[in-house]
Amino acid sequence: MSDRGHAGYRMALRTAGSLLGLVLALGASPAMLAAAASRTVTIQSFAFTPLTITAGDTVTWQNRDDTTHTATSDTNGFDTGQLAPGTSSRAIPFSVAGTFAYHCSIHPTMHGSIIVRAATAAPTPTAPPSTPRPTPAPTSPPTTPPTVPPTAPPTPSPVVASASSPPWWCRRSSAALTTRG
Ligand SMILES: [Cu+2]
Repeated sequence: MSDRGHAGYRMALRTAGSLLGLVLALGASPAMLAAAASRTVTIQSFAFTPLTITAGDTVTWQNRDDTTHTATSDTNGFDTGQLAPGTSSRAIPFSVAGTFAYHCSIHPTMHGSIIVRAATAAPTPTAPPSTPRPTPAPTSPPTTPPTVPPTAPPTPSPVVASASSPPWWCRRSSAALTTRG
């Protein structure tokens, strides 16, 4: 029972490790990111999905409607030809940056465009900025909370001997005196 638990833990560790490796591999290869990609425009409900690509990428049109469509350049740059329902076009390369408008030659109301962004060069290491670090603004001195004057300890009220009743010894002696007298 405990063996199984260990195996599961080990497997989880291995999965985490391979995932980490994959992430590292993706992050460590900018060449892979710069490689040409195959992109897809979906034709559905008599509409083309908008698409922005990078110069060098290829575009494939996929017709998901129940009727035939085309993706025909407004400026005769490209034409997929007729795409029967459920079929895809050949991959059409876009090597120049710009916006390429197109339409469906069967349904003139259908319009789309492919936005091609210039391929970005591999990032070159830039020199650290020469501007000096901003000096921190002087901070105002901390305001000290007002000190509360110490409260005087309560003065014990003086014990006032009651003047009306004489002390016990006085009472006693006076009583003795009266009885004896
Ligand atoms: Cu169409």
